[in-house]
Amino acid sequence: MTLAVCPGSFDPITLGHLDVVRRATLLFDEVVVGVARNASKSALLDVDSRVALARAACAHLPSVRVVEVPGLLVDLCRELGAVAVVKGLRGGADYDAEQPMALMNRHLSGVESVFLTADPRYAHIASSMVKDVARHGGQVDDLVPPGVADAVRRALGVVSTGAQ
Ligand code: COD
Repeated sequence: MTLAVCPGSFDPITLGHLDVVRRATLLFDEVVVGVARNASKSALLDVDSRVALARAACAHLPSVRVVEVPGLLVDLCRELGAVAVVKGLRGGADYDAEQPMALMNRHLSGVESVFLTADPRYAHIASSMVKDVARHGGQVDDLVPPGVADAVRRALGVVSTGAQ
């Protein structure tokens, strides 16, 4: 049995994240989506909401479960016996952000990171942009799994304008 962890802030989970998780299920027997805190970002949604939205989004993927990452990612990987961390790369900026994390995680625990190139259909989607577009009344429903856009709007205190 091979198990991989797909970690992220998932604030909120997007169709881009979900595509990476789905593709990870084709490579590993079990995939654990780890909802973590990124110390350099302040989250809109609390961790319980992020976990709940990720669970609902992944409900159709039987080999996937969603957990909170309470501390270091490598500690969760050790506890679960993960053989890899799986992440998505939209471009060079993602690589620049991910490479030091991959090196640190391997330094700390030996765990390898596997990078999946973002699908071009989703490579323009970022959680930060989803929040920014929603904050200004733009339509984000087709960028995120069902239910997520409403949760984001509720957290932002905005109402949907139906604008495209
Ligand atoms: N298509 C494909 N991939 C995407 C897309 C998209 N549209 N959008 C995002 N991704 C990828 C990102 O590149 C990233 O690989 C992953 O999805 C998650 O993205 P985010 O933005 O939700 O999450 P991040 O980058 O904030 O996650 C950082 C972590 C929370 C994983 C990191 O801070 C962490 O591991 N924290 C736990 C504490 C820890 O161990 N710290 C030490 C780290 S060395």
